[in-house]
Amino acid sequence: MNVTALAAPTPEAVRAALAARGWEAQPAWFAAIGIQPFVVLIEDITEAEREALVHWGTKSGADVLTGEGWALVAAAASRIAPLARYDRAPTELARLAPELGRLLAARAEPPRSWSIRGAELPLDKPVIVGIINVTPDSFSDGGHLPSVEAAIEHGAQLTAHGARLLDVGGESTRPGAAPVPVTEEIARVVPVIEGLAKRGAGPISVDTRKAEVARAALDAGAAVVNDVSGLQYDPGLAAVVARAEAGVILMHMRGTPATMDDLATYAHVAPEVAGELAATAENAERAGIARERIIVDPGFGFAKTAAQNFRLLDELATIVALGYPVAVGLSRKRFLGAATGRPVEDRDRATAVACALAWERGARLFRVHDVAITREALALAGATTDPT
Ligand code: PMM
Repeated sequence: MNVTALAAPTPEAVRAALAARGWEAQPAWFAAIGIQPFVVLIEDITEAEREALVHWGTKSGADVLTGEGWALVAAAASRIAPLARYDRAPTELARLAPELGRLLAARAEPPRSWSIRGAELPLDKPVIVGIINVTPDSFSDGGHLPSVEAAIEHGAQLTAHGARLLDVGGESTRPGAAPVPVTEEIARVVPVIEGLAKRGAGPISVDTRKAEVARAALDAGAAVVNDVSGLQYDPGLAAVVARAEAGVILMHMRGTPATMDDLATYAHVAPEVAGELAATAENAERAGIARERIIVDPGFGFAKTAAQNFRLLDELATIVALGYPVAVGLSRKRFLGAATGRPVEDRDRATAVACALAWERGARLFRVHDVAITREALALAGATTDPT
C-alpha cells in the first residue's frame, strides 16, 4: 500500500492525479471541482430557513455555522450541489437554489474569453493591461508623458513588452482629485487613442467615467471602456457601451475620488464588495450590455484602507465567484508601500508579486504601469497553474 497526501488547495492536483490514471480531461476536471471544499455564506435568511439548513447539514454531513439571519455552510462542492436543485433540496430551502446554482456553475465553468468591440480576448493566459495616463496628476506616473507622441510611443513599447490591452486615461482618480471638464478630457485622450489605433497598437481601452468621453474614444478606435465608478457617475455611459458593443470594465468604489476615503467602512470587505459589484453588473446587463462583454474589478485603493485591500486580495475568489472575469489594478498603489516600505516609484516588484497572488486567486486581467516585470511574474504564476 502507498498513501500520498495530494496538494489540493486548487482542483489541479486532483485533476492531474485522475488524468495520470487514464481519466478523460473533462470528467477529471468536474470530479476535481466536485471534491473541492466549498464554503458559502448565506445571509438574510428566515428562522425557518436557518433551521432547515441546520437539519440538512446534520443529515448530509456538511458543517453549518449559524447566527441570527445567516448561515455558513462548508463541505465538498458535490455535497452542497443538491441544495441547488429544486427536486433534491428541502422545500424550505427553495429560495437558495438559483443563486447557489449560479455560484457552482461559475466554479465549474469560468469564462474563457472576453468579448470586446470587434475582437475576442482569450483568458486562459494572464491579460496584461498597460497603463497610459495622460494626466498631470495621476496616482503614480502623472506628468511622465509630456506629449501625444510620447504617450503613443509609450503605448507601442507597452505592447512590445507584452500588454494585450492599452488603457488610456485623461482624468486622475487619486484621492481628493478634482474632476476634469469633458472637453479637456477628450482633448487629452482622443489624439492618443487615434495615434495608437493608426499604429496598430492595442486593442485600446479608455479609462473614463463619462459618456461623452467614452463616445469620442470609441469613435477614435477604442474597444473597451474602463469605468472606475462602475456606472455610478454618468447614467448615460451604459447606453454608449451597449450601442458600440464595446467591452466594459466595471470597477468597485464608493462615492467619488473626492469622498471615497471616508467611505472605507466594511464589516467584512470581500462579500460587501462582491454584493455591490454584482448589483453594478446587473445594472449593466439591464442597460443592454451583454454579459460576455463585462469584466469586474474590486477597485484596490478606492474606498478601502490598506488592511481592507490586503483582505480583499486574499479573498479575491469571492469576487471571482460572481462568474465574470476579474481585473485587478494593483500597480504601485499605496497599500503595497504600506507592506514594503517602498515609495511609489519603487513598487513595481511588489506590483508583480501582488499580480501573481491575484492570478492564483482567479484574476485574469492585470492593469499595470511596468508591463515587462509583471509579465515575468505572471508567466511564472501562469506556468505553475497550467494543466499539462
Ligand atoms: N486604478 C486607477 C485608475 N483606473 N481602473 C481599474 N479598472 N482598476 C483600477 O484599480 C484603477 C483604474 C488609479 O491608478 P493610476 O492613477 O495609477 O492609474
